[in-house]
Amino acid sequence: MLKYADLKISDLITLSDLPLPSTSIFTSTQNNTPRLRPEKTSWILVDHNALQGELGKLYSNHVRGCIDHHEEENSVPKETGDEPRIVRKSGSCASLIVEYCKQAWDDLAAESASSEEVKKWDAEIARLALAPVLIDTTNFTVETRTTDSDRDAAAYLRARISAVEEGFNQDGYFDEITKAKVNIGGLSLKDILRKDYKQWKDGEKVNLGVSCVVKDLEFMVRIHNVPSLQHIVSKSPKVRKIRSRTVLM
Ligand SMILES: [Mn+2]
Repeated sequence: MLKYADLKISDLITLSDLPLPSTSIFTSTQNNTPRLRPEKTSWILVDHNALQGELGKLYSNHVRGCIDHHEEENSVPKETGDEPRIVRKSGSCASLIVEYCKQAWDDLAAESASSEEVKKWDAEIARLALAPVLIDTTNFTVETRTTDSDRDAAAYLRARISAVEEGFNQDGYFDEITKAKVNIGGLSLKDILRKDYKQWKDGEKVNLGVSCVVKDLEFMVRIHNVPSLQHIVSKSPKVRKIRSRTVLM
């Protein structure tokens, strides 16, 4: 997917790039405070609406807005001023982002309507944004998961893609990204478990963790040549402190 927008994996910022106290090389040795000082940050949550875990402890008072399609957790302040505060059901969170950005995007595009190069960039971003909409709605085949926001967003994005690419084939694109999604052979087992991992607190003490994996247990054990999945899960540092863990396949 990234290749369509001329992006590399290294262009992405992930949690492991953030200077948190637990990653000791980033911690100031004097007082164990995070180098990324909370008061210097402001956060817009996307695809979740409560900052969890270590990030939550440090930065939840600095959340300034959110765009999300999960249940409302009443964690983001109700008043967010100029920042978005959108929590609404939709198949894909990306659809809500497209909806929110549409006007600004149209205005920007109008300013450079004659530039072929800008049209090409717009189409690249549209392709990138369309991928999660297709994945989350299984290419619009799962009715119960699809809303008007998803259909509208996809139509809008398709128009941007078609502006430079005649005969854009959505089904073909869906097949391609689905293949990429299940192609996890090159990842270590630890990364597979981290890839779609969510952890949260139930009450004060109980930490729950869920890894979602796109392959079955047999694949995981065979490819990675380990005695059992249990063996690896218990060693994975990220999930060590949890009371209950689940792996969905
Ligand atoms: Mn989501």
